[in-house]
Amino acid sequence: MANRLPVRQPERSDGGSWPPSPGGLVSALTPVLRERHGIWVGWPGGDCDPGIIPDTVNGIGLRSVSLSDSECDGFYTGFSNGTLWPLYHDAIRTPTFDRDWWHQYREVNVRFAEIAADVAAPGATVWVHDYQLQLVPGLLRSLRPDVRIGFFLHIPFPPRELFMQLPWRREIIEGLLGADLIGFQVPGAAANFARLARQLTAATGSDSVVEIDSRQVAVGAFPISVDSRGIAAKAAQPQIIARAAQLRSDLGGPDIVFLGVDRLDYTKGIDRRMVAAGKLFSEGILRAGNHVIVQIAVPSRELDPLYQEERHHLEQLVGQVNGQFSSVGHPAIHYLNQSVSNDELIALYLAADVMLVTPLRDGMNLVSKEYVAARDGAGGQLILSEFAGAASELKGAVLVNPHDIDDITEAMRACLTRDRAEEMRNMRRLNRIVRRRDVHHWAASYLAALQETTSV
Ligand code: ADQ
Repeated sequence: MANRLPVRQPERSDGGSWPPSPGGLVSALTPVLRERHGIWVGWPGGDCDPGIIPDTVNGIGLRSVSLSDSECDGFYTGFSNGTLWPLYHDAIRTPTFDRDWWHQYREVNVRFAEIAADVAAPGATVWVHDYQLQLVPGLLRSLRPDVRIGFFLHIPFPPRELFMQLPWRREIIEGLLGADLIGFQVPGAAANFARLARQLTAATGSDSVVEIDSRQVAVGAFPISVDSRGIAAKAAQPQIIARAAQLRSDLGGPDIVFLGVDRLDYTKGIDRRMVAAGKLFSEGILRAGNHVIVQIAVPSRELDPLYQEERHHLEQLVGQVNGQFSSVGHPAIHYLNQSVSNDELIALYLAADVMLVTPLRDGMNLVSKEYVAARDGAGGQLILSEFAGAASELKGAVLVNPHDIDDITEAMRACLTRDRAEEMRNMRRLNRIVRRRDVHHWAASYLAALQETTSV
């Protein structure tokens, strides 16, 4: 169960096939679900007619959950993205607490739980994903005590000091405690949760097994990853290699290409990167023509005023840097506010000498792992925020504090003179990490741990 179904509406609704949504989660879970005759429960998205969704796609069952316009506002745009998202990301923006949004969040979670109770076979395993559905484990357990319930949170889980702001803090913890296994991206998030559970409810136990109502709830870290082999295979295709070379030549054949790829979100720290780049251009350390910044910012949550504000802020920053430091035919920053295809994304990773990943807070950050997976034997440098979950695994990345612009500029400057042999060694080491722990390993290890839980 996830907020969204794993398919996109086809271009033509008159019988065209339904393509899978891009991304590692869908490619990791599709084979698992197919093998187990599983069903994916989710919302098809605002502009999709739920009446035309097929029962099965790629061998997995689909069950869609409809949301009215008002539920979409209250549950999705409101409570999920206006309350939980900022609160769970260090309150980088002030979360809004609105009782009507909360009621709609609860109602939609009830609907998801009822549908799961309806479709799950006796003794089935139900895996619930992410912050939009935190009440589902508790609701489902009361409807179907026979099923095994797993929950995985893709975003950070905040420390007590922040979580306690939430007026419905106890209800959220109780909802999660309905699961047999609660998975987080990093151990710190798991520990935050276990402590809050002991504080806000009658739960006892340790940071890895919480006991409540004579049940045991396992809690742990399961860092998500990418389809490393699939990405490496694509990056080795001649047409992708040719496209990467073409991209470098279209950029004017610079010495160094810096790349950023993110959803346009205020948590991703894109603005810090632009400010850092501006500083280096102004000091003459970077020069348009020799050095290029490429920033892809995929449009996201576009109706939300905070996201509109962030977009304007970025456009202004990029305009300022380009206005001052570009020369004719050689912009300092190439900024694309658009989604790019998977092939183009991998070609961009191949074309980039330095990847800039500077979120202010991120559950994991798959872009950093995708870059590493695409650079099999190709060298390259990864500048990574210490506040991304990926930082604890990717030993060999250049870690920066994204709140400290000088730290980012220092890391970028160091990339200009790094020893090539050391860079190759380093990237090989990173590549091994991402290959060993790919998204298939993630799904298999989570499901194995869920199978070992004892409460069913
Ligand atoms: P996101 O916040 O969306 O995910 P991330 O992990 O980086 O962040 O995943 C983004 C995905 O979108 C990547 O697979 C990337 O390739 C793709 N993407 C980004 N920009 C794109 C563009 N311009 N065009 C096409 N594709 C683009 C949430 C959490 C993360 C966590 C993931 C998975 O916020 O912390 O890592 O879930 O659990």
